[in-house]
Amino acid sequence: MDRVLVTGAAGGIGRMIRPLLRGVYPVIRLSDVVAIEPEPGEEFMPADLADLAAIERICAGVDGVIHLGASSVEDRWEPILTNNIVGGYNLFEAARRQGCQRIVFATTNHVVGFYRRQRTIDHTVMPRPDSRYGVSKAFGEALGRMYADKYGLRVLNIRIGNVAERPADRRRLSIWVSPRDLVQLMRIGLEHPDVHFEVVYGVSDNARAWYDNGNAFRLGYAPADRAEDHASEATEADLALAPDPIGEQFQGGGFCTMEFTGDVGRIK
Ligand code: 15L
Repeated sequence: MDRVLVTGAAGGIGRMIRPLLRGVYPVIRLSDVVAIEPEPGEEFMPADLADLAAIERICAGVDGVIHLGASSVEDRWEPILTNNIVGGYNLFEAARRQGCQRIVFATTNHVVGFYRRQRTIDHTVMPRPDSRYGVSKAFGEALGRMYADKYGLRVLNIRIGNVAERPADRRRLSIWVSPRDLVQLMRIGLEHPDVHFEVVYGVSDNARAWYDNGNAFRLGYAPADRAEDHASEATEADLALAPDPIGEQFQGGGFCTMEFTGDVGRIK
């Protein structure tokens, strides 16, 4: 890998992973609609995901992509459609046209957010999106499958829980991932010789995880951080949160509660 492209590099995850990627690959190409001041070993190319020609330009000469650019929470349909559906298509198509071999797709726990918290799910479960955002990421995972099977791109989907220095609350004790563990997974996607199309969960070594992350471990993932080390602060943080009787039943939390109508008992 000589040159790795990071889309959405000005966003929250982009800012956390930049210092950890610097020096790992000779050139990190950062892209976003928002201007970024590159550090040594980085270059910046602005682009709008909705503009296929611009996305082709940023994919030129790139060996691998970490695709973070997207609407990253629930929103109205229009931005989700533009940024995640059209933008996702443009990214995979531009990568294919430019001969870029590897895509690490930042997907989300909200693809499977309507699984109940009593369930432990692995990478093979059916999608159960909890939001338009979750649906758009399920679309992105399906796009990756097609580009892997039809065109031979190598795709790693990381269903990210919540990236932060520490788990923010009790729910995050199950889904938290530290920036360095996330970068370890990203590097597996860019470098592991056996990746064709894989789904892994982007979580640290969390005793309360709702995921069987065996597929990530099979690919060599060895998380360095443990949510449980922060259990008391995270549990205490819940005291400040409003009760959420619907969200508390499901892995996706508050994303499930938004716009929810009817009987929650229909969700088994
Ligand atoms: C996500 O997918 C979001 O990008 C992030 O902001 C958090 O809301 C996270 O999920 C979560 O579920 O906590």
